[in-house]
Amino acid sequence: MGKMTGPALWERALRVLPGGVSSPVRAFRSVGGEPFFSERGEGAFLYDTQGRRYVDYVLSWGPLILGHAHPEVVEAVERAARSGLTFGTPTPAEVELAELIIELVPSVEVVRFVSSGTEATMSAVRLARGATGRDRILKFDGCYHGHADSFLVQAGSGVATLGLPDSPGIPAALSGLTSSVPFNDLDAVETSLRRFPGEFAAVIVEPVMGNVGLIEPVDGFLAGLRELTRAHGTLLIFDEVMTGFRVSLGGAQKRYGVDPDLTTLGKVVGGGLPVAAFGGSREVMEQVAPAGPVYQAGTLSGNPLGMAAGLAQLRVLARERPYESLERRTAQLVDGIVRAATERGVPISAAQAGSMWGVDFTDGPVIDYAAAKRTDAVFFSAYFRECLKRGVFFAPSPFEAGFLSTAHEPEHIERTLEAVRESLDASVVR
Ligand code: HOZ
Repeated sequence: MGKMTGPALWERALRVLPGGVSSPVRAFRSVGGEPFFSERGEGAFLYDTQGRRYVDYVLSWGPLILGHAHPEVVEAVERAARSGLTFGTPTPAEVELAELIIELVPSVEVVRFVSSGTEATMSAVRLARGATGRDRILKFDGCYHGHADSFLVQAGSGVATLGLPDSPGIPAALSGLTSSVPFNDLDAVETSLRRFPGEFAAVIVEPVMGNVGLIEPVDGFLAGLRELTRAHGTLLIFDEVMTGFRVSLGGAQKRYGVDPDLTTLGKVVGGGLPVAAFGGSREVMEQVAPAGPVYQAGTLSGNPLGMAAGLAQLRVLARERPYESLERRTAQLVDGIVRAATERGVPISAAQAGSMWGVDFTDGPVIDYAAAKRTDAVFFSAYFRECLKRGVFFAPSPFEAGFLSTAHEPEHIERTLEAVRESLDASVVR
């Protein structure tokens, strides 16, 4: 059989996968056209099955902070694979990775490994419910915590992209236990907590919103959450699946100096393999089975290949501490995009936290989901397609964050900005 090219593969994919994909955000639904099929990645670049090359700012939606196929990560996985793919027993690597996470993430004393961010947030909420004996949770409009039933209420990411306020298949009895309020609005949090006194098990938040573009917490918001949750006997969960080891080596909790009770991790922690985790104080984590009664399990949890990839990636990060240079380069990109748009009279609002960033084609400030929804999605689609034509792969939705890796050199960014300027020119309707 000859080599399968993009269009032929897409037809086959549409026949056998819902919408042609294994996860909705990949389908290019809101930007139009067909997604490309990736063949390989190297450093800052992704190569498709048609031989085209893209500077990649999606980076598998966040994990690849060292770029594609970093030699130390690949070698660690190869070495681990030669010793066996999964054992279903404890392994030394999971102890080592847990120790490293605990050393780096300020509030984490004990860790449980799982295989996806959704599993991490779902399990953290179960733990919070078990530990407090309460049922309600509070989240924020536009925050995305994976696709577990309790979270698909006013969610971001693919749910926002496809314009689905929530999802069929979730019993009202369960979604009714989730309240959602605007991000950066402490009054709304307090009002909700007061409305059902003693009923909220947890407040769960992305400390930096990364699923509606990017929105930073305003000064005092995270500290205010910490105070309010303490006062109400409610656990504070930071969903650091995106921000963990990304916005600083110790995540958002280190960057903003606020310690949650529970933390969820994913993406960077797994080095590109399906690894996630939740962790927190010893007291709370010892409620998890078999130390305590809150059940949580997984055949492939702590998988040796995943542990090897995560360890290798975190060790490079801990050794090289590339965060200042990542932040500087990200600023070069974001400032360049803002300048280019402003020069052309295109309304734009941008935000950055470390090497995570986002732009909204709307006048700022964007401090919550309601403001992010004002982004010009039609303009974004045209701009996205023009950038893609010029070999620049941004996330195919205005409701996603962008990422940078250590493999993105200043000259890649310069070339990207050239493509951005041309793409803006091509997208502006005169
Ligand atoms: N978790 C990411 C949301 N921004 C994208 C991954 C996905 O949903 O496929």
